[in-house]
Amino acid sequence: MIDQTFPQRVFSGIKPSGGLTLGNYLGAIKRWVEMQEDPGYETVYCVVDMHAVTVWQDPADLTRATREVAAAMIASGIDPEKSILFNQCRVPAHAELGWLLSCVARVGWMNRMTQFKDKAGKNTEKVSLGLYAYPALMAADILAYHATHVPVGEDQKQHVELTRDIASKFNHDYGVEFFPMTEPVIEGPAMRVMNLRDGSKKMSKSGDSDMERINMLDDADAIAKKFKKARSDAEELPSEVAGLKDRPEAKNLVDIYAGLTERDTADVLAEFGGAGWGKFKPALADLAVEKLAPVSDEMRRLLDAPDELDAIMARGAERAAGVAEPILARTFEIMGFVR
Ligand code: AQP
Repeated sequence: MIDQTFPQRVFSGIKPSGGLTLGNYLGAIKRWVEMQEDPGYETVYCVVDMHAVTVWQDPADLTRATREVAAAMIASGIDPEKSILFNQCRVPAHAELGWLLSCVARVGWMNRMTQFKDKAGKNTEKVSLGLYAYPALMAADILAYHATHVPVGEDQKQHVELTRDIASKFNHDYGVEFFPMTEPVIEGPAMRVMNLRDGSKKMSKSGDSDMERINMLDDADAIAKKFKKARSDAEELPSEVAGLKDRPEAKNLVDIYAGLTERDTADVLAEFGGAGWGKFKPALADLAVEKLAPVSDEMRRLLDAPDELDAIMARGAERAAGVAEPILARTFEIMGFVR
């Protein structure tokens, strides 16, 4: 039995767990803007504040970071008229569906989530229960909108696959075709931007040192300094992509250049092959400043008007609830709840 037809709907979110990085920009936000402009999709973008508190957040920092993420989205081209833009805690359907889906998800599935292992490290007994369970909330974020596509960086692929497993088990257990099989959209040369000091780790908002990441609000001097000090290697740039094999730091810097210029890595190497880091790093820094400065200027302007940002998120939340509440209500009904 087909229980629902699915329009092409995009959902994605960012945690306000610190200042946004170039990884969030290239791996997520840039793609979101492209999908917003595609008339084939309805786009829903969320500041996933309830995910942020899976690790300790100082309340004032959470407030500031929530507005910063919204400002970054708008400054990068997310138009709150074209897309639904809101913060998660304003739409209770996320938490309610999150609970229902955590009763569908299996503990064994959660045990396989690599991000939990990375974040908890050896400390699995002391981290919050929320950090362990959050992939079920993420599944609810996506499925509350019957989202068909989720543009994410490569680090989130496993969570979208888990969402499909949860949707499939729900549909099977209740004998319905209610939740869609959501597709991750992971494209472009910079789908996994790496830490500037260690090419084996991804660039994160909450990494230990500020020198390992480019923040979207960094000024030109900070960007130049961070790329200058970024780890590279003793060799010059190769002319072909194969020459980046086993050179993670070199590959990362070239991929960032490609992501910022929307070219592919081979094309960048055709231009810079044979050049040394003394030439490439300043060119990369200049490019990053050129691309990020207009976005960060607009972010600062928006952050000076927090009431306006809050009003935009509140309006977006009303529209979001209009989509999510009927889907949640039908989920309760399918499961046999008396409401
Ligand atoms: N380094 C990255 N490269 C490419 N994409 C990335 N994303 C994050 N880092 C990179 C993408 O940004 C979106 C939002 O991610 P998030 O901030 O909600 O969660 P995260 O992936 O856990 O990000 P961080 O920066 O690592 O946060 P902290 O340090 O607080 O845990 C996602 O689409 C993600 O793929």
